[in-house]
Amino acid sequence: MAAWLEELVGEERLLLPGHSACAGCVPAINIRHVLGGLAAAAPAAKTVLVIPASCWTIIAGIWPVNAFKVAVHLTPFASAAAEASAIKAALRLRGLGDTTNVVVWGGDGSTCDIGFSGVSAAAERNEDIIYVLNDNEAYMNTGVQKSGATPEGAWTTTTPAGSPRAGQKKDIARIMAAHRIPYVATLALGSVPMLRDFRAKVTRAAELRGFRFLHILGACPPGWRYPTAQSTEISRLAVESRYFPLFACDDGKWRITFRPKHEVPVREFLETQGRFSHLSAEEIDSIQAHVDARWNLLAGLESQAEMPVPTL
Ligand SMILES: Cc1ncc(C[n+]2csc(CCOP(=O)(O)OP(=O)(O)O)c2C)c(N)n1
Repeated sequence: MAAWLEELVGEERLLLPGHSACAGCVPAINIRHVLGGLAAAAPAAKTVLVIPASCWTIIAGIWPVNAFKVAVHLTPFASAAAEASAIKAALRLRGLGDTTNVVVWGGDGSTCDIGFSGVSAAAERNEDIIYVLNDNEAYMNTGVQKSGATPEGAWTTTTPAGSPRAGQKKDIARIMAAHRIPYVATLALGSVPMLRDFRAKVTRAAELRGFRFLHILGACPPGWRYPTAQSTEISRLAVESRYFPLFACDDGKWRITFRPKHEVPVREFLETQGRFSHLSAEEIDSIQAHVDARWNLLAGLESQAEMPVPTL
């Protein structure tokens, strides 16, 4: 086994076993690698997690029980980014600003919809926090309602088959990059090379100061309607089909960080999940056309001159 992988196996787990995430919950693996990556990047630093209402307010546990080995601060949707900014300011006043990562772990409903104004305002102020969008593509904790990050055609309880989601998934990574923040990246865990890409992006976020935005895909067996054992395979197909491209915008420079070796039609990703099982061949072709268009747009951004962002 490669040395870097061996190190990960021995790494201290900061999400403790016995938490209450569903079987097959990909965000439970993702958060392990965010916290582990931050700890590895700066072993002396501590992390404060700020969690708006979501599956994760439940998974974190009811006080005084805590599933994490880091401090956790639970917030309403709308104020997560503002509370994280305030926590960072308070830590700075106490001389702990440089040794504490303040990390928001927000769902897509929270980040893309209900709490978006606060996220945008914190980004515009270039607050020194890491904002993680834990994207499971719907309001899952309350029973799979459509969010701004729900993909076109997907079944949810508020967009049942026959009454499909109108419009397309909000391109939140590009919206955040348009705030000209130091770092925006997309991450997903579906294979060893993707794990490497994931950890490199967490390390990069740890090195930088200012508002850093990590958009992480989190497959959800009950919400996406697939058997729990398929979580990793589905995450891999999401990236390899370019449904969820892996890229970064680092100091204004765009780069696609993972180029699939083989062409995988988006149909192969869609057909793994019950939420897409009602789609017709024409609807799948239309989704493919949108996937291709977005990939070409990202490739175009890659060849653009960089637009460095102001430093703090
Ligand atoms: C203002 C407000 N509206 C509704 C709720 C009920 N609520 C709690 S968690 C949740 C779902 C959050 O969805 P998302 O942000 O996507 O996170 P996920 O549950 O998918 O992890 C909702 C609607 C709430 N807590 N506060």
